[in-house]
Amino acid sequence: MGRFRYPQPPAWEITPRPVFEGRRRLLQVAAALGVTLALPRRAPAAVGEGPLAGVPRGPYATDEALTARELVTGYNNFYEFGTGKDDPARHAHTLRPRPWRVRIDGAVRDPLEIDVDSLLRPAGLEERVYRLRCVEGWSMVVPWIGLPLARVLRRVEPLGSARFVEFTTLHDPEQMPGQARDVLPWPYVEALRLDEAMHPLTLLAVGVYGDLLPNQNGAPLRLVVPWKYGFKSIKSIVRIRFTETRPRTTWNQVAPREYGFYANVNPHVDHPRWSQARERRLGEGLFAARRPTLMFNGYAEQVAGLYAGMDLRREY
Ligand SMILES: Nc1nc2c(c(=O)[nH]1)N[C@H]1C(S)=C(S)[C@@H](COP(=O)(O)O)O[C@H]1N2
Ligand SMILES: [Mo]
Repeated sequence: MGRFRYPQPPAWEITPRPVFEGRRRLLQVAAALGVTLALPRRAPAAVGEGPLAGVPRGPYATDEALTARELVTGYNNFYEFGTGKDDPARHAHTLRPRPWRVRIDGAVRDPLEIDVDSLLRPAGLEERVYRLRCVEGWSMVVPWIGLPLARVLRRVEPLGSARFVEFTTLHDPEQMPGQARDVLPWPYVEALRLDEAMHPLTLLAVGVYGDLLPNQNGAPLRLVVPWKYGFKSIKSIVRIRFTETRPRTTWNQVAPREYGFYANVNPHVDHPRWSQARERRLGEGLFAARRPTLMFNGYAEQVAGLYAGMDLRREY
């Protein structure tokens, strides 16, 4: 695991960013999470100047240059706020990410309904710098902040019969105006096999670039599964449910030939309408050479074993 090469700090990282309305709220939430701003910074620590900037850096970080914050928070897929890449940043202010309750239930001994900040407080947040590869053929490098999903899942004591974990986004057309249009069946649902959900790479993210997640990135709580296409990384989660049978998932249900349940990043299995062999790294310019896409998005060493014996051309 190499050291980071951070890109040249942009101007807004050096001069304090404009104080915005939610700033005080951010600090309150950071306090609720037990993040102390005065903490002596353990190096290396999360990038940025926000309330989560001091959290320690976790494992599995790529040493590729980070994608600029303005792209990570300004070029998004979040159909609950529209289908354009700039729609989420322009429209997601109607989402109210706190207070926010999350239900964790299904095939578990000890179901839980809990406030998002209480869920996170005892956990110990860390920064994870991961590649994110969208099925559409673009990618980013993102400094997420969160905790391994496994730590939360173990709290509810899954039953031996549990084989999958399903995640559901908030369904509230008032807060998410895109849900008034039937571009997708709402609410957005995703799922993982239990071993994928428990894998140490799988992250429940609450922040990015040293700040709490902006609404457009899936505040207050979203999944990050870095070896799978981005659509598996579901945003603004209100429910986590253990199941014995494979749940229906949104994109798989809409177009099963195009979006498999597994959705593992795989340069050898093309989307029916385009090649997946290469990708455009956002920020490198429209005319930069497209990068070769890596098997499991570069995380094969960690996750290939989960799929031993499977025909990845059939189970895509
Ligand atoms: N609820 C919900 N989650 C979602 C989406 C969405 O439309 N709705 N889009 C997905 C897709 S296609 C991608 S590529 C990632 C994008 O995450 P980002 O905008 O934080 O980069 O979110 C995923 N999670
Ligand atoms: Mo995506």
